[in-house]
Amino acid sequence: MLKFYYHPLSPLSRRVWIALLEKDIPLTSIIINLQDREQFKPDFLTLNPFHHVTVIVDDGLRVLESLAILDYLESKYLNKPLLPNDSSKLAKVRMAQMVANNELSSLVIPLISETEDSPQLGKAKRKIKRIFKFLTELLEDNDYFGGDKISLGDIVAGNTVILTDKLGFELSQFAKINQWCDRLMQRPAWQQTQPNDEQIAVFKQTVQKLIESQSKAQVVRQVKS
Ligand SMILES: N[C@@H](CCC(=O)N[C@@H](CS)C(=O)NCC(=O)O)C(=O)O
Repeated sequence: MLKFYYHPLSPLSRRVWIALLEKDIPLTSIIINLQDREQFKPDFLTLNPFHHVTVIVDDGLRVLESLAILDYLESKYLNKPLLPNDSSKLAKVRMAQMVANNELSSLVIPLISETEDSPQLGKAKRKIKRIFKFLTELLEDNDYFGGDKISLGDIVAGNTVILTDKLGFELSQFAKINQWCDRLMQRPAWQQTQPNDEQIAVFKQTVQKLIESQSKAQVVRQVKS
């Protein structure tokens, strides 16, 4: 059975976790406790020399890097596809996925670490608004980025967008994105994986501690959502 090494508070683990559940892939899950620095234990370092979750091991194949894992799962497990065949739908799904990964994810850090009056927070919020406007246009009047079916674009973008909402970004200004998040949250895979308020508080404390002990640039790399 597929082995899933993860931490439930890691946003990058959650995107893989959601895909595994959406595709109904049987798995054995193994929590790597990041607070206890289990990612530095020799056994885990043989799986991921860069000491990050997520890792999967499937049929003897080790895969790391969340986006590589998502692509692997999609091409291996053909039931419940999470990528459309149509080229324009595929382009939209990939744009949602990549914009969330490359533009939005690092903005989680200032949402946690900056005070209300800090210029960095203002800058981050302006960029988030630009991204949400782009995602609104990309969604058009569809239920999901690829049309009427959930896709990897919805999983990667939705997981990060919902996190920004939980971290205090006022999502209600973006009605279509808000409705799309509500639609995602009606799905069992999302209800099972999204953190509650208590877990969000723990996540924020963990990120704050990391920020205190490391430079912000390193934290952005490690706690991308
Ligand atoms: N690019 C990697 C990054 C993974 C990553 O940074 N994971 C974080 C949790 S969100 C982690 O394991 N941090 C602990 C560490 O690096 O020591 C991916 O997409 O899987």
